[in-house]
Amino acid sequence: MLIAITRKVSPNISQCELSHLERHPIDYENAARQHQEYEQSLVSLGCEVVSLPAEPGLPDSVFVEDAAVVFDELAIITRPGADSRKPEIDSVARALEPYRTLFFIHEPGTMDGGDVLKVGKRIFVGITPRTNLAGIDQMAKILAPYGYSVKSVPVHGCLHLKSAVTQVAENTLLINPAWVERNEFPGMDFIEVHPEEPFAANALLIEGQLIYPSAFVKTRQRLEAHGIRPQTVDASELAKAEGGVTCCSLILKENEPHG
Ligand code: CIR
Repeated sequence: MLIAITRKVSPNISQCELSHLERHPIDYENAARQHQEYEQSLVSLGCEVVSLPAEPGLPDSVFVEDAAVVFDELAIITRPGADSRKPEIDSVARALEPYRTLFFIHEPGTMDGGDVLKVGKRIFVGITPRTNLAGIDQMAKILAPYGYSVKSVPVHGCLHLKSAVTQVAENTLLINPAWVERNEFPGMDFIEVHPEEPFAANALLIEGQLIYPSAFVKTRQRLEAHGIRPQTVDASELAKAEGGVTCCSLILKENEPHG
């Protein structure tokens, strides 16, 4: 059984952090409706959705991916790079505690889960304004006993590593080569986003099935040409907050009851 932890959209989503987008009005009702459809997609792919209540005082808290990184053996609670987002970890840690032993990123380390790309036992972590080398080093030490490799990856021009590259099939990455270099990922195959769709690299792979934003029609054609048929969702409202489809959930296998 897979569990997807999500959190309802904050009514103050309009006060979100923005790094690479201009601020446009965000329609809360529309964002909340689209988010609910996203949760339904997760259910249709076989996830049990644990939907946390909205945190009105934390505008970006719908983006639960940034507060933790979950592995089969443990979970790492991050220390988000934006100060406004640091308090988001408390409730995410509480939600994960029944399922995993928790480890924490400590000061001076910072990390957003959006910077962490997991490909089997290979973990790629973007170096960005949100994630620093101290955070990556702490993650590497936590994971070393479990056989994971952790590699830092330079990212330019976008918010997170997973804005630039995500996994879309067993050995295939969907990539925007303007934001991250292919040669950081040796041995992988690549599909490039359509040049008119720079934000199209963020796809959510769940046990071989893909959730993908409906907006990126041209890149979707490229996926389909490779035999990948995603389930599409309208994620346009939260895209104005610089969020994609990976950001809104933490996906974990339900292990034997813990502790
Ligand atoms: C932020 O700037 O932190 C939010 N407005 C967007 C976070 C998106 N998260 C993600 O891509 N993992």
